[in-house]
Amino acid sequence: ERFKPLLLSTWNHGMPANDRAWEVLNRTGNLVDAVEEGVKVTELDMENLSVGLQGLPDREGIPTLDASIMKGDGSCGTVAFVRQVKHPISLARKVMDETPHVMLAGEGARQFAIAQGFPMESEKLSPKAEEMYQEWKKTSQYKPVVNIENHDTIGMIGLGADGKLAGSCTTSGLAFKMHGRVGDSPIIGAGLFVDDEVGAATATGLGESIIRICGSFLIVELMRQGRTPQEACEEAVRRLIAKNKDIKDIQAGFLAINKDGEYGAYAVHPGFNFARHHKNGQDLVDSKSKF
Ligand code: SD4
Repeated sequence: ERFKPLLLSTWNHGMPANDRAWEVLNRTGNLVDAVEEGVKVTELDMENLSVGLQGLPDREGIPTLDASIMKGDGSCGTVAFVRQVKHPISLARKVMDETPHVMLAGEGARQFAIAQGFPMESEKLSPKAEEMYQEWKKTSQYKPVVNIENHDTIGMIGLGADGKLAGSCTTSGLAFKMHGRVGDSPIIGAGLFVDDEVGAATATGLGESIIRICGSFLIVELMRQGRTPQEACEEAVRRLIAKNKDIKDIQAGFLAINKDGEYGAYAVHPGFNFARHHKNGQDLVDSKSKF
């Protein structure tokens, strides 16, 4: 099965994000705008507890955000551990387009946002996030749990009609993480990697497990050596399982597209799904998994 153009996004919330991205792509033909605008929908979704400022906070009760955007020509921009910004993906885009750098973090990223005219938002938690934070504080135990709300970062990868690729990834990271913790999503090659010569990949799940194997870069390099997107995702999961202890508690999932419009997905555990949008419309697909 091959599709061009093609958009893939992680999890159910990928559906409205893809709808928006598809509309932007059709109207403008600009794939980078499409993947930015698409995930902005998720950044504003009040129901989502792991993307945007309404996501679950760190253990100090502060929401801190990570995001990345990349084009297949090697251009990329990312922000990590940024506060008070409603659209970290747009800030990552500014890092890509307006600075000589790839990554800005923390207070420097926030200062850059102010300089670029981004409004500073309140850090008051949403009622749902506040309730869950208060509940968590009773025991203050951090243990990743497979497929609960703290595993639904949005990663989006797309292939345009012209054969060019782009991707985006944005998250509030793991719920109740240590202050300053950065996941895979803003690390180029971990949460996202795009190369017009080969294809694109993105990741969701426990960031530490994904960083450890350079997951998205690994998948693109495996495709470069001739694996299909599906085979590449499966090999990345095999590698991730080999390099992480307590795998029963770790969920991670990968999506990949190659430049011919073939695609694949694979996860450690059942429950990972993704939204797929192409000329015949959009659907939600359950990923296969190792266990
Ligand atoms: C992280 N990968 O910060 C993110 C969290 C995630 O789906 O993907 N949730 O580790």
